[in-house]
Amino acid sequence: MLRYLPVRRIHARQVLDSRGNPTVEVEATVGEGIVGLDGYTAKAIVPSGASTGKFEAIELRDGDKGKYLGLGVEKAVANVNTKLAEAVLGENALNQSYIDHLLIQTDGTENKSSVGANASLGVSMAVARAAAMALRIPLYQYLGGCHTRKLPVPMMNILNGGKHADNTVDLQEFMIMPSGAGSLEDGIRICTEIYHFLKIILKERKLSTAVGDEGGFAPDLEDSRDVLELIVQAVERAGYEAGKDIVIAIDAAASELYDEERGVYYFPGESRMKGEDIFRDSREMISYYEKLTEDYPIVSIEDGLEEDDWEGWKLMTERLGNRIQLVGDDLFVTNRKRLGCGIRLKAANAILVKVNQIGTLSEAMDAVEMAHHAGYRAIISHRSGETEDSFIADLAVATGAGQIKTGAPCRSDRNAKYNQLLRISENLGELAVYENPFQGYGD
Ligand code: 2PG
Ligand code: MG
Repeated sequence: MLRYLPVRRIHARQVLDSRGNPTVEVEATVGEGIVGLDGYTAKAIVPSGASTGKFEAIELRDGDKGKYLGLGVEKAVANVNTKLAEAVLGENALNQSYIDHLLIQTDGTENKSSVGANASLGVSMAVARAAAMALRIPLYQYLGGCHTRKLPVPMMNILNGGKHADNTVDLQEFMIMPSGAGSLEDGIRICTEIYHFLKIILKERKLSTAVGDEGGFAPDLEDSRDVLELIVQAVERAGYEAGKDIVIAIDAAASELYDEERGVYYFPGESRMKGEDIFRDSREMISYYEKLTEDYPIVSIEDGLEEDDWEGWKLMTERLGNRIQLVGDDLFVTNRKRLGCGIRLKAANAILVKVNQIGTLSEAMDAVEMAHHAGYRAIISHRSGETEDSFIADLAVATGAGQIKTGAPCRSDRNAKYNQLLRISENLGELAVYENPFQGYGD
């Protein structure tokens, strides 16, 4: 039996992400002749956020304004090629926890500010993928084990706002979820059809069909109700029923709306469209969501309040948590300490998991495990800055999270994930499990 698979080579380079910003790609070679294996080389590319939480692990950027407007990652690349490579060379690639432990130890800080979370994550993912290759098993199975067969329900962000677009929509993401579909294939098809009908409706109304960072449309609309009306219409035009075949999820990304000085949330787009300043305090935000969830089939709200407002989160969870999923993204930043705090306080009931928020695969998987033990849900997520790397599709299946957030069915950086899920689904065949995470909603 293969027990020892040494890491033989680690090499990083700077490549570009979907926004045209530099990011880290790592190549890992593993394997040795003695077990009949030649070297196996796999690569992984690190994603990058725009609405980043302030408690996220540090993404190391060069800051040299003369190159890529300061966004180069040559320092992170150098850290991989020197310190991190040194730490893991010769170590056992089959022991992912230990590899990640070495990466964490080499960095030595709480938030990966020494080598950069973009450096450590690239190594962590590339080693895992190379190990799976060497074992000749799919990545999802390597990460999840022999019983892995649960496919995630997609959250497709078909209308972009906030920091991901230059329109007047203040809440960052409006997503549709094919909760009533019988299979992943049908789910992806249904959402894609709705996406196309949304485009037809926007054209009819002479609204912009340009897309935001995650591939969703980004027209100027008056407020969230306007967006939700449009989405419900698109669902119906495509021949489906909102609330039955399709449910809606929102990512408010409220930390981005928060005005720290005044202690309120400011809605710049809505203010512009209505010609008056629109502010909402924490309690008003909760009532605002309460009303929206009464009027529309919304099942999930992410970052409804900002990342420091634990009291507000507690209250929001008391008020809405038994009816809908409340997801902590900037609140938890895939960090077990912050998640533990949320669990103790009964703040939120789900965690968004983004591998680069924490900087190693093991820590991200630990966060999922912790959430599940506490009865919280976990959603595996992309970043707004993505690449052709579809790692998170495999991770979503491996963790059995049951939900994945990876943008609109548009642009190859997003579709890379959906396409990989389709491959995994085909690979699992009739053993695949595809379940509605919101069973009974609206009954
Ligand atoms: C989010 C993400 C992904 P970003 O807020 O959930 O959709 O955006 O990567 O910009 O943080
Ligand atoms: Mg978010």
